[in-house]
Amino acid sequence: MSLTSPEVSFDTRVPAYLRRLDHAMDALLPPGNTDPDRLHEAMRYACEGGKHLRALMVYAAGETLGVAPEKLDAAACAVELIHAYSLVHDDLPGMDNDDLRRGRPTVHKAYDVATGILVGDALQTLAFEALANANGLDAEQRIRMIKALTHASGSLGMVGGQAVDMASENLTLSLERLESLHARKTGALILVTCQLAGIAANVPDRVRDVLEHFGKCIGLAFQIQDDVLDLVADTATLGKTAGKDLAQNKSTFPSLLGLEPARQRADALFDEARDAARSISSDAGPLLWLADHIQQRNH
Ligand code: GRG
Repeated sequence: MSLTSPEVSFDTRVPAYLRRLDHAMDALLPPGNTDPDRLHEAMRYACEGGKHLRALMVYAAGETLGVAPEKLDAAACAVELIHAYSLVHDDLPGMDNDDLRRGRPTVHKAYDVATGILVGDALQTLAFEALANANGLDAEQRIRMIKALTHASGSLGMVGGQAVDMASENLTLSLERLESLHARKTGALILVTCQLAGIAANVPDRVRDVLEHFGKCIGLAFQIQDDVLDLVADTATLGKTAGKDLAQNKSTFPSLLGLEPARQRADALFDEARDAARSISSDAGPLLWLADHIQQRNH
C-alpha cells in the first residue's frame, strides 16, 4: 500500500508509533519497585509527558525507508532516553535551575538534586544498552548506531552545544555562531534520528546524505520555532518582551533576526526538509506528515 494513501495517514500512524514507543520504553525501564525504588521511579517520572518528536522521527524515517517497526524500537527509545536525561540535567540548579518541566515539578524538585543527577546518568547509559541489545539488527548496525548516538550526544554534539550555550550568556552571538551552537545543542539529536533510521535500512550514501539534510533542516527549524514560541508565550504572559532568554541576555533567532523574519526562516527550512523528503522517495508520506506536524506545533 502506498504511504501517501489515506489508510496510511498521519492520524493512524502517529498513535501507533506512540503506542510502540510506550511499550518499548516500559519494557526497557526497570519497574519503579525495583531496588533502588526511588531512582527507578524517578527515571520513569522523567520519561513521562513530552511530545516524543525524536522517537516519531525515527519511526517516520524508518517507515519511509521500508524498515519493519520492531527494528526501530530500540533507536526510538534511545533518542528519547538521551533527550529525557538532557532535560533533567538542564533543569538542575547548576544549569537552568527550573522548577517546572512538562507542566509539573522537575525531577530535582519532585525528588532531590542528587536523584536528578543519577536519573540523568542512568537514562543515558540505558540508551546505549538499548542499542547494544536492539532487535532485528546485526552487530555492525548496532555498533554504527551506538557510534552515531555517542557522537550526537557527546562533547562534539549535544553536551558541547550546551557548554557553548552556557559560555555565551551575556554575549551577542553572530547568526552563524548561534546556528552552530544549536546544530550541536538540539540539532545533533534530531539529526541522529534520521541517521539511526538510515542505519536500520542500510541506505546507500546518496540517500544517507539527503536524509541528513532533512534532519538538519528540521533540527534548525525546530530550534528557531522554539525561540519564537518562547518569545510569543513570554510576551503573552508578561505583556512585554521580558522572557527568560532576554532576562539571561541570551541571543535567540528572533533577537538577531526579528520575530517575523525568524518565522519565515523556519518556514523556509520546513519547505527545504519536505523537498529533501520527496527526493528520498516519491512515497515519503511519513516524513512529510512529520515536517507538517512539527511545523504546526504550538508548544
Ligand atoms: C544538560 C547535557 C545537557 C544538555 C542539555 C537539549 C538541551 C541540552 C537542553 C534543553 C534545553 C532546552 C529547553 C532547549 C530548547 C529546545 C528543546 C530541546 C526543547 C525541548 O524539546 P521538546 O519540545 O520537549 O521536544 P518535550 O517535552 O516535548 O520532550
